[in-house]
Amino acid sequence: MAKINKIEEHIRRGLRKGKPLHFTLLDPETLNTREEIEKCINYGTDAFMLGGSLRINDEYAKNIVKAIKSVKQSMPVISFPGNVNGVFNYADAVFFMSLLNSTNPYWITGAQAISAFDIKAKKIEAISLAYIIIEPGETVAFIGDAKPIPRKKEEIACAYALSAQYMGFKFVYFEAGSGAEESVPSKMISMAKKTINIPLIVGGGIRTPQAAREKALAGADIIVTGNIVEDNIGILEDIIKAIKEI
Ligand code: 1GP
Repeated sequence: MAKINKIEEHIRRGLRKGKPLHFTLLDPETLNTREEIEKCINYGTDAFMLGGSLRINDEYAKNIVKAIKSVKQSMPVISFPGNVNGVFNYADAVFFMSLLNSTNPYWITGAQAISAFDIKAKKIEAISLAYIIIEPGETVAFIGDAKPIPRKKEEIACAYALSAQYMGFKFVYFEAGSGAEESVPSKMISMAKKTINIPLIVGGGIRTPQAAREKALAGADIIVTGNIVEDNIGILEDIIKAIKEI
């Protein structure tokens, strides 16, 4: 049987070292090459997340996990489900997420209830995560019927993050949306960081080392990049370096 909280503990151990972590989001709609995966690992990414809002290609997902594990067996792979079909039983864990600022209960507790028994039966480690969409929110805001938090309303983001902590979530994720023109504002990150004492994950639209460094300095515990693997993998090394250097 899978060790309880194995991946969560692994992440926490990483965070205790005092530096922010970098996670790479891969979309199983794209079949990433072994070479791309190898680069991410060599550059120092700390874990892979696997998921997307629209299409899921199970075959691709399986091959991606196989490629990751063949490069580094101990590298965590965590499902990042966009819906009930996004829990991969060959990943190490699943972010069991609730889209807190959705206007549709399906995305807050409905999809979770539908997949809960399945996750238990497959003995997948579930790591609870409060998912909060910040403007512009992109595809995930549209699909998830979200009411994205306005970029200048830091207090609203903080209120959601604190309520997530009080509800017992293990992690909070501020998401600007994959491919967003503007990433989560640093001021929002620093205010949230002062408000909560659970780890804060930030992602969406981070595509330069400067932006990554800014988010890390503001207090993001984990920085997620996705598209950059396909768009400009050369810069990923500098992005990870910028995060680890603070
Ligand atoms: C999406 O935050 C991630 O969940 C990644 O976004 O693809 O814009 O890096 P990008």
